[in-house]
Amino acid sequence: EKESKLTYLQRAEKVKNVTGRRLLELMEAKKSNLAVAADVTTKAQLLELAEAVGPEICMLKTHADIIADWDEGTGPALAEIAKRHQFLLFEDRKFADIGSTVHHQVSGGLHSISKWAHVINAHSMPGPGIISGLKKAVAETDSEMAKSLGLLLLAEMSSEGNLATALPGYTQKTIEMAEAEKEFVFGFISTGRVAGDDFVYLTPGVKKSAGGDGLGQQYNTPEKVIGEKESDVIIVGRGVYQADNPAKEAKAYREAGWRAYETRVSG
Ligand code: BMP
Repeated sequence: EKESKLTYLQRAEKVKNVTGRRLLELMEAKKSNLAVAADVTTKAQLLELAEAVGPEICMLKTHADIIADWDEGTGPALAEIAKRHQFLLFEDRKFADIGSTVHHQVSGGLHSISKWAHVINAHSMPGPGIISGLKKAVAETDSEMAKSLGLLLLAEMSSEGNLATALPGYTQKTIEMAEAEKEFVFGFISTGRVAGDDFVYLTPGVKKSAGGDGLGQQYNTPEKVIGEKESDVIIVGRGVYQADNPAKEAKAYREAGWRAYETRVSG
């Protein structure tokens, strides 16, 4: 793929999934390509963080299953904050099972993900049936919100030794699965741009300075991820929520990410 000079708005026209288009449009409107990974462990911390970083982000990435006191009200409370500050909710559940099982996992259980999330993701490991299972859940819902759910596939991971990156053909096969389902799949979790301008690329493992966490995570800077690797969205967790002032730190990451994007599209 040749270097991408298209703006997020120009890219929005190419994306078939309505939530993918909305993401690119609100990124341009808020001048933010920052997603914060809200890996806190209580409902109160989660809502407080969402409120604090809300003005700076295009997306809040959640792990609902690490919230000790998650209850029926948590999803709707997050959705209210997301609507007010104009960002999307991405539940990073990483579905990885057969179609029939993920069909229940996305809509049922304690977390009822499809009732409040705008974006979900899945491993390509089980094959295309995983997309069919998630699509079936969306088709059966009577919630307007769930009908517009967007799916991301994990084309690569940030962690050292991950097999998506190590196995020849894994990323390419994942892209082929996405190409076949463009109404639903609008992008990838990847270390950078791995396919065309009609997908959105979101990259975790981002910090002010490169390095690791001692548990396999590998960090790159916003400049490298957006500028050199041509990803679209930086996902920052500990870099933001462990800071003394998460709101201020989110602003700094937003500005760094946006500068790297502007340099890329103008250069
Ligand atoms: P941190 O910035 O604190 O390292 O957090 C990274 C976040 O991104 C975590 O929520 C993790 O689950 C997620 N993530 C990742 O780090 N690498 C991947 O390849 C895929 C992920 O979803």
